[in-house]
Amino acid sequence: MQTPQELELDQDREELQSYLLDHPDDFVTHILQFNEMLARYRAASQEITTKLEILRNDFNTRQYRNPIESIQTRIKRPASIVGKMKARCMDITLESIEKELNDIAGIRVVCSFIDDIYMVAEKLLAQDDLRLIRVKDYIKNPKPNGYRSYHMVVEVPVFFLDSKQPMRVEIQLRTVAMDFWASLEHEMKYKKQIKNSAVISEELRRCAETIAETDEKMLELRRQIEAD
Ligand code: 0O2
Repeated sequence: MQTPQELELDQDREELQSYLLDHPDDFVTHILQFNEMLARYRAASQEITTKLEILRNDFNTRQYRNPIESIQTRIKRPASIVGKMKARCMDITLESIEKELNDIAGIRVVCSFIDDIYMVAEKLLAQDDLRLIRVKDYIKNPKPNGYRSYHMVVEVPVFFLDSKQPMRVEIQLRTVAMDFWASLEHEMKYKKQIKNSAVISEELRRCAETIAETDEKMLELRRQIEAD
């Protein structure tokens, strides 16, 4: 039986093979520019990660508590970029990819408590070189499947050799428990045939409720401990 990672790689391969068959010259001609584009998003991701690390260290030094458990970055896989553009019936050109996709650079910030998520988001947005493009609050408005996270798309200026460019980065903030849930749910999406998928989805939805109650309770307990 294939692992979820192997299934994901198979899907990538199929996606790229079908694209290459349709656009052989196009892809080869643009591969260098495509790599340059990904390198620019990697730089943008570094800028935001540095800001988050500085906030984490400052908070840790002054409050003796760590609001950020982990920071992970990822650059969207080429096959995933192509897949998303195709799903939206968009032309696959560098211009349209950059215009259409907000999540070529993605940062996931895993926080200890729910209020840490809002605090980190607020402190980041208070920095005057960042521009907020969009917020999706799936904590206050969870998705029907139970998914919870706070998503922001921000624009950060990045200084390259001969230009300064505003680059968009998607930041997902969630608690440890929300992250645990989302990882398992994401794994299910990549499996094509799952027995009892409706039952599992319903169980996952219920787990998401339990996790949300636990996150709330943990925050309440921390506040009681801090008040004493
Ligand atoms: P991957 O593999 O994580 O890159 P947008 O293009 O931003 O306007 P989109 O992509 O629908 O529209 O934005 P949204 O709702 O902010 O979701 C973006 C990302 O959030 C997804 O990326 C997932 O990482 C995560 N996400 C959203 N909904 C769910 C969900 O129901 N379950 C899980 N596990 N993750 C979710 P991608 O592009 O889907 O994939």
